[in-house]
Amino acid sequence: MAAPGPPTPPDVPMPLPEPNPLPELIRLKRDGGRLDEADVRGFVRAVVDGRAQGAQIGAMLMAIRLRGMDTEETAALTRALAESGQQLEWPEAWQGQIVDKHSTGGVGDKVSLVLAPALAACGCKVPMISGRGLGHTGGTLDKLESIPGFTAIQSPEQMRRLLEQVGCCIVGQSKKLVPADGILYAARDVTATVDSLPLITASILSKKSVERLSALVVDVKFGEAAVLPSQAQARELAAALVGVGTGLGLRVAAALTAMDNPLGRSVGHTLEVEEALLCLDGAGPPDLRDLVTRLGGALLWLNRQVETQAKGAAWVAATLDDGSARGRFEQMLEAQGVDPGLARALCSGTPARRRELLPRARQQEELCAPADGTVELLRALPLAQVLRDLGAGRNRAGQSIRPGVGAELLVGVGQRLRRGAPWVRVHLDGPALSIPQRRILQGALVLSDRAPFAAPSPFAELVLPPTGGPTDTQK
Ligand code: IUR
Repeated sequence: MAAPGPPTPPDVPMPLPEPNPLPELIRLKRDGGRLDEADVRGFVRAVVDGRAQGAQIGAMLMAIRLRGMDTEETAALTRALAESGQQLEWPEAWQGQIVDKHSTGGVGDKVSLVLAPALAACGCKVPMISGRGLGHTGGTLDKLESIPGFTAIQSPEQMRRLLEQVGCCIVGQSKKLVPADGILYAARDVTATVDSLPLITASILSKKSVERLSALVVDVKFGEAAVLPSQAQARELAAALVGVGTGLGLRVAAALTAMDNPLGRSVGHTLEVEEALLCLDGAGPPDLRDLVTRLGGALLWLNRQVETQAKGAAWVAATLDDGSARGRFEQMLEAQGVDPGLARALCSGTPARRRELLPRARQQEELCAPADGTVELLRALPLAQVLRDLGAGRNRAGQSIRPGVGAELLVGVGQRLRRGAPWVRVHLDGPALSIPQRRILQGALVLSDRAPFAAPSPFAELVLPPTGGPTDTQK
């Protein structure tokens, strides 16, 4: 006789599939309504578990871009993104040491490559979750991945080991780490919704809240080549980052920095790695060193490790000059998959040797000044747009990039230039520059009759939490 089966349930109707709440939620935001915590969580859950179609994600992003979000909605979105993956856990003993900086993205911005190891050399732990290129700006991870062997995807356990051994790591978001941000970040890039203050705020702060930091500085860029061109908009974003971040229990400040000219003299992945190494040698372009030391100084001060920002900046500068930051960078490369011999050769080699070790573009072309003049501006935006089309950036998500493609600026802002003198060297893989590309590039060089001048620092102002930071008077 067959064994008796489970008792037959009384006549209970089959549970209905969970209704898709997305059209309702999209309509609510489209019409200017507020999403509550449950709405936001419902949206993010649908994004992560695949129930949300691409069109729905795009529609919600556009509704948020057009209607905005208040502080509470932005905080709810930040929490929901952060909780879409694993939280990082650190030993008790590290309390007060875990810091990070993040940037909204700029042309030639290689600050993270230098600052993460410099902060590690100052005794901090830096679990940096960074991004890939968005729009025309290059991503920190893409730059590091131009070094053969470098592995950006690291599990939370591997990150902990990296912090124990080296003091810093630079990793990407992944299926385990803030997966929802990864999906939304890629969707924003192709739906013209990158420049939304609540979406930027939640994207950045979600990654940083997972890191369980004791202090964070966000570099908010403004200018022609920044996600937000006007300083007023950048200030609004800075206020949102500081306000929402403080509400979530993060000690966060935002630096407003100019992004009209590229940062440093090199744009493009391997060229930027080479320039970061120069900065780690204690040399390199002054604007890059200035920004690295000032952001680092602000962070060490915010984290109460020094009494003033100037002392913090001097400490960071000392780690560049004594080679200790470069030593940490070498250790980080090795611990993240780069062959130890290559990591050593890159960090101790001459600039010429470094160039031999990294992927290079096939040819170089120089452009010359069309007239005598003083360099007023080297416009980062047209330069980055041409380089992206030459393969140094992406026109769509997931596209591969050519690491050696880029440009070296042969002059600096404020310098005098003679007609016919070369001002930029373009590194390219494909055919020679076309006439339109040459015309666009020549439009990046803005000359005047002014006397030569010292280039101003890109660092404009620091937006602090409402309580003002460690001590209001000692900035
Ligand atoms: N960096 C991020 O992590 N998210 C963003 O939205 C931007 C920069 I813009």
